[in-house]
Amino acid sequence: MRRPRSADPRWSDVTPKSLFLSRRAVIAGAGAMALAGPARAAWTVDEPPTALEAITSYNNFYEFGFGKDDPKRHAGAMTIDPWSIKIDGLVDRPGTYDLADVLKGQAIEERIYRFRCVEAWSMIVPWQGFELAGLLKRVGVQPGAKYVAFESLARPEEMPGVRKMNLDYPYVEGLRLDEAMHPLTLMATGLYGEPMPKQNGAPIRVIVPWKYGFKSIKSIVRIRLMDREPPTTWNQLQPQEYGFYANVNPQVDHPRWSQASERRIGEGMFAKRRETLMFNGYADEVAGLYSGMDLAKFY
Ligand SMILES: Nc1nc2c(c(=O)[nH]1)N[C@H]1C(S)=C(S)[C@@H](COP(=O)(O)O)O[C@H]1N2
Ligand SMILES: [Mo]
Repeated sequence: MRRPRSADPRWSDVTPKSLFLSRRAVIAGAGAMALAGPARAAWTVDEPPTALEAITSYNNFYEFGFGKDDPKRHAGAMTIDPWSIKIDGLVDRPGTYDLADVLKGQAIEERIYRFRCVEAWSMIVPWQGFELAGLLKRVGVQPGAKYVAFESLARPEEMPGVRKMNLDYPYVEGLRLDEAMHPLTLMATGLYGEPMPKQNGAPIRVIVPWKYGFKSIKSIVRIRLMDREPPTTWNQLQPQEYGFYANVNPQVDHPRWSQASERRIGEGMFAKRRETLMFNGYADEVAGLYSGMDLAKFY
């Protein structure tokens, strides 16, 4: 079995999945319960997680190159300590916060989410993290704020894709404030019980499980509260193909391919495809955010 070149062996590499799952059950049933509250159905998935090996070796992180194996090959060079996040714009307490301060007081929970890339592959990931809402409340969102803008690290010395400027960096993304405050929206700091692998966006990234993967921006260095919709990397590059909302929607095809079904990574190219679910299966939780909106227009 291969394992990430840049990382030491992890207990999840050497622990059979059944043990991993029973450990999770223990976490859910015991101490973490008091911190995190009862597990909600939307916060777990009735399917086994995708293998760690697949989650960490088939990535999109264009700062390290366009190839799916480029992040695993090159992300080891990214320095993640020290790490700080600038939080500014329409907030009461703007500043540049050390990651440790950002994490302080946030209860880290496990969330097993479906994750669906716009390229029509998907995976099931046991993330660890805390709700973005908790962080935004702590810095104090001002009344005029309507959107949240995020920015990734762009460090040419450590990132071959940034050196080549294969996209316009830094990578930027954004959410409407109500999307950002939704309890499903996670600031993820790890997966499979280990600190976030670099190729998956160490040390901290957003996970928005009802949206296509490109909204889930990695290695975040800035969060800005704004009164208008912020520019986003993929929307700026190809506005007809990638909208600001990017909600998973099997009824609205990408101009160049269908979004009706998906391939689960780690299962091989020939495994049966799965039907893609509206809002990636999170419709009960999030459909209300978009009531009255034409989702073919606001794609
Ligand atoms: N900074 C940054 N964030 C990013 C990307 C990227 O290229 N750069 N790719 C996005 C895309 S297209 C996807 S599908 C997911 C992939 O996350 P994963 O590698 O953890 O599966 O990250 C998203 N976040
Ligand atoms: Mo993606």
